[in-house]
Amino acid sequence: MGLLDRLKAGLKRTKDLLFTDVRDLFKSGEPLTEERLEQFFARLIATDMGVAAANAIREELRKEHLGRLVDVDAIWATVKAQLKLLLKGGEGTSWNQTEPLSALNLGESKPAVILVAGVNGVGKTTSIAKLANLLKKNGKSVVLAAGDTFRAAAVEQLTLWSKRLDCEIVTKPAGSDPASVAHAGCSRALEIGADVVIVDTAGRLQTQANLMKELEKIHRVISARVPGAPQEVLLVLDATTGQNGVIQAKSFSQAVHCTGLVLAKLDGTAKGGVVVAIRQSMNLPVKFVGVGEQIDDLEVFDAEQFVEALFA
Ligand SMILES: Nc1nc2c(ncn2[C@@H]2O[C@H](COP(=O)(O)OP(=O)(O)O)[C@@H](O)[C@H]2O)c(=O)[nH]1
Ligand SMILES: [Mg+2]
Repeated sequence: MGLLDRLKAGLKRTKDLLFTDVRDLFKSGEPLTEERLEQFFARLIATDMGVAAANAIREELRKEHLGRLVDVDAIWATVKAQLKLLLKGGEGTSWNQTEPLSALNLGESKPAVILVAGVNGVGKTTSIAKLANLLKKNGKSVVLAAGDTFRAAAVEQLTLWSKRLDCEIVTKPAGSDPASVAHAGCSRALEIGADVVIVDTAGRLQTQANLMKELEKIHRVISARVPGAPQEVLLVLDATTGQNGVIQAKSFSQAVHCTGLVLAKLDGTAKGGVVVAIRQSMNLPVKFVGVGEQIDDLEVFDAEQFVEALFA
């Protein structure tokens, strides 16, 4: 499957929500009524894009199409243009799709360190495996640091991925200080001249002050070991939680400086509009989206392509 096809497949549930019986909603040959606009607005809201964004789209539809005979293509053109507008703006929102690594800041000197954080179960470890795969495919050597020392199973999970990906992993027994694992991962990368270290962490709620402190400590230890690192602090959000992700993103950003988001499980939800909500409410770019459980199911996020896939 090509890039657009995978994204299209991943967005299936969001597409279903938006477009089911849409012919009945926007009947050609009839004038577009306020009632129909209201119904479409409700669908936009259901994708979790947020009231402000849904409002902006409805306003534009009102301005251009209300009372006129329905021209479905023209209506979609309006929605698409608005969505693209809503998704753009802010820095670093458009990457070169043919160079997926352009979405990552890998710094000037080796190794670059990517710290990955997020709530429990959102898809951190899986996203790390996908990222490592992407890096390897683009010629970068990777060391994984199994910083989720909270559960033995978490270390096993990452170890399994490291074997499949044939990349180095640094682990410590369950219960070890995650900062020391991050430290060891950086040391190993320096020793063997690896390009990138990806540090996994245990899940934590933004309300767990002690765990947020722990994350700060991991960050600090990495900086001390590798000057300028971590170059990326990626916060993983679970798209199925919709707007809740926005709250998580805001709280995490207060504890550690996040550089970007990975929105996992986009394939499992009709709440794909959350991408818009995130763009609207904070200046933190969505860098990657997860569209499945397999190693290749990670896409560099691109606003233009996202909207095209939604309507394709
Ligand atoms: N459908 C789907 N499932 C995903 C995706 N990313 C992760 N998962 C699944 O979500 C579950 C939790 O993932 P995991 O990486 O262990 O989460 P963590 O606790 O944050 O490390 C696993 O069953 C993954 O296979 C995705 O993009 N799509
Ligand atoms: Mg994990």
